[in-house]
Amino acid sequence: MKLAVDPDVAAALAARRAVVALESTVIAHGLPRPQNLAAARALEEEVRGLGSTPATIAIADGQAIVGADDALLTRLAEDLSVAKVSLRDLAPVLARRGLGATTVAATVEIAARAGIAVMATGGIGGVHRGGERSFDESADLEAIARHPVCVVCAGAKLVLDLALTLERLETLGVPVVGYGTDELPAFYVRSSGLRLEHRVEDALAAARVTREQLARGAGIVIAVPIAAGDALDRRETEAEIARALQAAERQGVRGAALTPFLLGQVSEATGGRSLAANLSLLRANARVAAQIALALAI
Ligand code: PSU
Ligand code: MN
Repeated sequence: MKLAVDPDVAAALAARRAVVALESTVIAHGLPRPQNLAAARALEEEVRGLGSTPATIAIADGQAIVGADDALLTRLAEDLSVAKVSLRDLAPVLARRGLGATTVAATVEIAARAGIAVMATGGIGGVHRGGERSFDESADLEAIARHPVCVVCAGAKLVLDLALTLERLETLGVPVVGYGTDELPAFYVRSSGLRLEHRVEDALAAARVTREQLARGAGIVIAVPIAAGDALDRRETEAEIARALQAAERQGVRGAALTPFLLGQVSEATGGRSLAANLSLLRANARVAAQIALALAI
């Protein structure tokens, strides 16, 4: 795999300064136009504002791009044919020189290859409801276990089976560390009701755990709850998700298309409040990731 590392990112890495990888599936498939391009730029600004260097990761021209420029961010946000690239898609999309947005799984693999220790995202993928029958488990989980990257997220989406997701992460040896919380956050919703074994209060403490875990050659999840003022109500959101799951079943939506479909349905049903929540947590996660990257660089 050929890496095309942006000069600013390369300079920061060479000088051992803080760098934060950002995933691109959320831009291409997770957020609606035109807010997606604004969000992609805003996340980079959050990271820069704290004195860290952002590196949005994607696939283009047969290369893994580490640090997309504004022209590529624009294509990722506006081109309707951007592929969603998880681990199984990396080689095919590279070989056909296609344009691809990377999921958390593909992003951590590429970040690790580039020597980037921290990435920010909205929510990680996980085990889908009914996963014990469908085997639909995101490649994000194994990828985080396999690559020494700290993934800062707002937990995982309520559309998933969060208890099964935590079980898998335990088996895979991935610590899920609550950032100022004892509970797994559930993306738009602050609490899932699922207790976490490990907790830190700030970026410095998160960096200490991260350093130990990365030295094991494996990744870690730092789970940051959405700001209370932007969070959605859990019961209301659960009801919308139940409806979205039924619609997916009726329309036969499965596989890689399922996550974007469910998120789109919930967004429509909540009249844009879920979009505002999504943007809020993405920005907050970018800030925490930048702070952890800075603490690691000391
Ligand atoms: N969370 C969001 N929007 C997204 C995703 C997560 O709010 O678009 C994406 C992330 O890129 C994550 C991917 O890695 O969904 C997981 O997809 P799958 O379950 O197909 O592995
Ligand atoms: Mn899947």
